Amino acid sequence: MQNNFIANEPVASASGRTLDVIDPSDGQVFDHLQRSDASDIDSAVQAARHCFETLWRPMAPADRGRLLMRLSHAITAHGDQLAALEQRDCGKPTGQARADVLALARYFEFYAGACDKLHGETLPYQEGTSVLTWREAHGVTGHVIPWNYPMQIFGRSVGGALAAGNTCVVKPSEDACLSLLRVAQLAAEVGFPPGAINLVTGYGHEVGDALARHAGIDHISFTGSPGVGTLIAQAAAERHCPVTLELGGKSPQIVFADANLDAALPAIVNAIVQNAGQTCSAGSRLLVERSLYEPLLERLGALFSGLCAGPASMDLDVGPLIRATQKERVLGFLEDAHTAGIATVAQGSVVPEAPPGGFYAAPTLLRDVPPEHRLAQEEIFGPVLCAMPFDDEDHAVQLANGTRFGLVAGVWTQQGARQLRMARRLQCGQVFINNYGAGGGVELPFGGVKSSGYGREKGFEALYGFTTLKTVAIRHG
Ligand code: TXE
Repeated sequence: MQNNFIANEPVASASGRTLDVIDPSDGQVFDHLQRSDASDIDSAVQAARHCFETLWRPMAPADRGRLLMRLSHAITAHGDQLAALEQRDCGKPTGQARADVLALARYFEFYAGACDKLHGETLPYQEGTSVLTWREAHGVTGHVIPWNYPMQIFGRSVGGALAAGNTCVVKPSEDACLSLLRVAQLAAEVGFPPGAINLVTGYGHEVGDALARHAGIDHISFTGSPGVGTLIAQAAAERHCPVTLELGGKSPQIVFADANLDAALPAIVNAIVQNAGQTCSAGSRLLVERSLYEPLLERLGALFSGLCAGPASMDLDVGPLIRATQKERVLGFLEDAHTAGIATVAQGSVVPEAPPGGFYAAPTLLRDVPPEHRLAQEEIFGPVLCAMPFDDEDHAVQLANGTRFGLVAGVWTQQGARQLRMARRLQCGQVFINNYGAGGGVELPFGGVKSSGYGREKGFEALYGFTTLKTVAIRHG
């Protein structure tokens, strides 16, 4: 049985109700979580506020940085345990679970070094008046975390908020809490003061909603679906609380005829099958210059045919999807493709060892997907790649920008001028030229435009969102 973690203590929910924890590889219940409510959020916010006022705000930034670095080291030291928790809870193949631990440790390392480097400016103004700006923490920040990358999204969101001087109340996804509860314990063990990091588990419409509405929360970071992002932004707007939203995408991978296919092909596959396609920045639309379309689909089809989905512990190309409804969602999109007469180029397999109760979907490559069809417009969040041809640069830009999302884009071309033109014309928050994701570096600011959300996480840029700027003007004439 898992507990909430408030003020460095494991605490049961006030109501005493619990939720099942399900292994996506076999669909079996293997643990239980607290099903918390607004009163548990209230306790966590009080603990975070007390910590902020009495300990965290007065602490020298360099000392905060040392704590973050100690947590980074502890995460690395407990890497096997954290990877095993994440693997069981989320169905991640071993390689992915380990990569997520490395990323989590790296976030805390990066933000440890940033704590004492965030500063304001002195501004030229009138003779006899000095003007300076201070970057001040918001206070208590709220973090609603999804299930696809719990550790990575905790690292980028909570790591940045703590470095900027905030204390945190975290609502992990009801589908994936275990690794984060352990990370919060590790933080306590390495010396984080009680109340700096608090975790309250439960359903989004109960605890997540209570967090978004709580008057003691000074900033909210949300990563999840556009619909819930709207609810959070509306709740926050009621009390003018600032929000950062990361709401996923329908990101294009654009391949020109002069692309280096030996480099492009594995990256194109990885961008859609990584984490079973349950990645906000998944490269889920493949736009190919018409002269290259048939030969590229032929080579890509051969790669897709060889892909295997199966239990996380088998460490195959693709693990299970997170839960039964996510599997239904992905299979529903494939059914729609069938009904619309959209052709499948190739489909991988689900291994025979996969337990029947697990949530598996075979990697699938579809072709000639009409740009206006929901397969090309909505986030499937599964290992399904939708290919379509384009005629020229203008057409590629029109297709790439032709969804309500704008998170990431990948462009494959050798022509330098075209690389920059495309980067300028694409409506999104990150453009990758001749790569996709650039290794996911924590230094790279991340976030979207349009319905992909607003605000930036990752990198030093995130610290501006986790602080507010105060201007001080002093007359000394
Ligand atoms: O997301 P939800 P779901 C997309 C992806 C996926 C779809 C649905 O397309 O197929 O969303 O997934 C909490 N107030 N992404 O239903 O519900 C919830 O408890 C406050 C993209 O799982 O948005 C969880 O912690 N919080 C994405 C978090 O929101 C609420 C990652 C995300 O869950 C809430 C996940 C409420 N009323 C899904 N309702 C990305 N951008 O990476 C739910 N939550």
